Amino acid sequence: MIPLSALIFDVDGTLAETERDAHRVAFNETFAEYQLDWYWSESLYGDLLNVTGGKERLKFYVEHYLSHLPPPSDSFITALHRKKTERYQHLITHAHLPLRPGVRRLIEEAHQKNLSLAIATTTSLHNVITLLERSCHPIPVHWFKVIAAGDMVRDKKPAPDIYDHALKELGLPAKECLAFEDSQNGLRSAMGAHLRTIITVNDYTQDEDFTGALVVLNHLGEPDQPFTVLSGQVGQAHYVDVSLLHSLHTQ
Ligand code: XBP
Ligand code: MG
Repeated sequence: MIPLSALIFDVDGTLAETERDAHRVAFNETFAEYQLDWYWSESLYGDLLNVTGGKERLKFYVEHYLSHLPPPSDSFITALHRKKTERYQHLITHAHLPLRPGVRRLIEEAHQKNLSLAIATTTSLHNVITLLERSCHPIPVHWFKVIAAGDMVRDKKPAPDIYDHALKELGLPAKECLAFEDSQNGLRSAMGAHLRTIITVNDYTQDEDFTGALVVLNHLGEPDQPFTVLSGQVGQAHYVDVSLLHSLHTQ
């Protein structure tokens, strides 16, 4: 029997709802600081989320929504994104974004049961570490054996590179791991690395196509806050714990 050895988590939208009230706000604050009359509404941001990576998203926005402007230079995009990252750091340091339901409980149980924990995300390492320190506290960052983030790989999600990188660093084959994602781009990335994947949707991703996921839930659930199953088989379970992960792993 193939053991379940590690859990690999996406960050934005999976560990915490960071997109609408943190990343999006940080982009808008940056535009205002640069005196650009750009504004990303909640709805526009939902469309822009199809492009993963902040720098890539900025570039796409200028090229596709402001096509009357000359294409932005890489140095301008880099400068804007650096400022956005500063703003984001400030926001998540002071606003304390909660973890999504069940995330803390599952991480603690997995650690206690000697499963390795890892991160595979599009955002930067610094952003992940700040979020883990602020929102996961008192879970220490070092519980995550591997943090695969941002520009550590050439191609961002939906390419499989970041999951391939996480697996390489873990020293494990995909079949011994499970991935946790919230978006179709994330699922495509994980599946491209041959990982079986559990999806917890959010407002931005609930209508996406998650064909190929092991199970699609509204969140991981808590004993007193059951999840809703959107697709897949979970037996009698009403929240995700390590025992359910073992049974999903052997499906
Ligand atoms: C989500 C993303 C990120 C963030 C912005 O990544 O697409 O681009 O929106 O982060 P994931 P940066 O769900 O894989 O964590 O601006 O730092 O790139
Ligand atoms: Mg995500």
